[in-house]
Amino acid sequence: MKQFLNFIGGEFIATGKTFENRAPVDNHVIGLVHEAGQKEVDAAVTAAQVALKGDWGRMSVVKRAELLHAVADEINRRFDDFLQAEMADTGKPHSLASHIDIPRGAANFKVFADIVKNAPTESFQMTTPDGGTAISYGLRTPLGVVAVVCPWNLPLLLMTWKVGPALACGNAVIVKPSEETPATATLLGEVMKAVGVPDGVYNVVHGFGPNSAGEFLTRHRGVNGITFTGETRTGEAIMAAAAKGVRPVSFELGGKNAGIVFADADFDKAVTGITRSTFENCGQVCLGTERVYVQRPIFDKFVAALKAKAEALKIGPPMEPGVSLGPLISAEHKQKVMGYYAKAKAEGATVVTGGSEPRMSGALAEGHWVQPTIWTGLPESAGVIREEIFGPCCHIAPFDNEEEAIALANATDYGLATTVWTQDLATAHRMAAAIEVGLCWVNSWFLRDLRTAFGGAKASGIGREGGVHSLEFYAELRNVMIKL
Ligand code: NAD
Ligand code: 6OD
Repeated sequence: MKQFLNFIGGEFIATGKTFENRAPVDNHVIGLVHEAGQKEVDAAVTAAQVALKGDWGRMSVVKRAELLHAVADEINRRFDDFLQAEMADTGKPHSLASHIDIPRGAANFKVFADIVKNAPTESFQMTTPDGGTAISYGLRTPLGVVAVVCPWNLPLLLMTWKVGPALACGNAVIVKPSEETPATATLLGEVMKAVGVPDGVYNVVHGFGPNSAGEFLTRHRGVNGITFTGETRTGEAIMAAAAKGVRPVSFELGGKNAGIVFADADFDKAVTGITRSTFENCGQVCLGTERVYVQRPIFDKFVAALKAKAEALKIGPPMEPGVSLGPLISAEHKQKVMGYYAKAKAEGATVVTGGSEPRMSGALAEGHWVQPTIWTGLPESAGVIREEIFGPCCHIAPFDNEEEAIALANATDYGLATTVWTQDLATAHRMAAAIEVGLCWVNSWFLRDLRTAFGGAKASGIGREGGVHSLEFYAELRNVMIKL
C-alpha cells in the first residue's frame, strides 16, 4: 500500500495515525496518508526556523533563483510522475493535467525566481534639515516561516503558485495540502531534496483542517504569515487564527462568477468560452462561471448551443481518449453538488440538460460522476444562483442592456472573476471597470500571464499575488535611510 509521508527538515516522516486517500474515478484506495499532529507541526516550524538561520538564510538571490530553476527542471524531468499522481488524486483528464496543472507547477518556480531576481526597489535622495544629503532605499527581507494551506482542485498548480514566490523571496514554507490530494506536494519533497534545496526550506504536513494539521499550523505562533486558497468560510477561521500574533494573510477564496455574453459577441467563440468556464475540471475551478447572462436577442440560440456542447462532453477516466469531463473530487462533494441539482428542481428550474448522474460501468460506477447541467428560469434569489456550487453547472438568464448586466453580475457577496463576451471595445472597457471583481477576462477565460495581479474582491479574497504583487506579501519591505 502506498504511503504518503510528511516531509519535515528534509526527511520523510511517518506518524501513528493514517487516513485513506481514495481515487475519485472509482473510489479505490490509492494509499494511506500519515496525518501530522501538533508534534509534527512543531517539528516542521522548528525545521523551517533552523533553515532560515542556515545556508538558505545566507544564500544570494541569484543562487536561490538558480535552485528554483533546478526545481522546475526536475519537475519537468519527472513530468510523468507528477502527471500520474495528479490524475490519480483528482481524476482529471490527461489533456487538462498535462497542459495546465503540471506545466504551471514547474513554471511557477521559474517565473517567480526571475521576477524576484529582477524586481527593483525604490530609492530617493533628499536634503536633510541641516543642509546635508541622505539617500534612502527599499530592502526586501523574507517574511520568515510561511504556511501554505491548499485546496484540492488544482493541487500542484495552486501550491507552487504560493511556494514559488515564497521561496524566491527567501522564506521557508510549510505546506498543508488538501486531505483529498496529498500526492504532488509529497513528490515535490523528493524534488527539493534531489536538487539540493537545504533541509527545512520546504516542509509538508498532511491532515485535515479543524483539530488537525491545518489548525495546528495556522495557529502556530512560529508561523510568520499564512497564504491560503480555499473556501471563504475556511478563510474566516484561518483569519481568526492569524489574528493571534497579528500575522499577515493572503487569501484566494470562493466565487460565484458571472459570464456575460452580448448579442454582438462572436457567437461560436462565446459558446466555446462559456463551455470551458462552466465545465472545465468538472466545474471545480474557482474562476468558473456558474451564472451566465446572455443578451436577449441571442438567448434561445445560446442556450441551445451550450446544451449541445454540454451533451457532447465525453465523461470518463483520465486516460480514456477524448475525455473532457472527469469526476468530482469526493463522495462528500458529489453529495453537495447533487444536493444543488435537487434544489434547482425544487426551486422550479427548467433543466435544459443534465441534472443527475451519468450511468458508469464496472468499477467506475463507484466514482463521483455527475452530469454537466444547465438550468434556466430561476429568479435571482434562488439558492443555485446565490451560492457557490463548485460543480459542472450553470444557470442562464437573459438581460436587455449593459446596466442590467452589470447589476446582475454585481449582485453577489463574492468578487473573484468574470468573463465578458463582446466585439465592442467600448462595451468591454466599461464592463471591466464596472464589474466588482479581481479578474475580468474579455473574449477569453483563465488566460494567464503570471506577471499580472491575481486575486479576489469582496468575499473572494484578501490581497493580490502574481508578478511583483507576490513580493508585497512574501517579503517585508524595509526602508534604509543613510545620512551622508
Ligand atoms: P477548503 O476551504 O475546504 O479547504 C482548503 C484547505 O484548508 C484544505 O487543505 C483544508 O484541509 C484546510 N482547512 C480546512 N479548514 C481549516 C481550518 N479551520 N484551519 C486550517 N486549515 C483548514 O477548500 P476546498 O474544498 O479544498 O477547495 C474548494 C474551495 O476553494 C472553493 O470554495 C473554491 O472557490 C476555492 N478556491 C479558490 C481559489 C482562488 O484562487 N480564489 C482557487 C481554488 C479554489
Ligand atoms: O492561475 C493561477 O495562478 C491560479 N491561482 C488559478 C486559480 C484557479 C482556481 O481554481
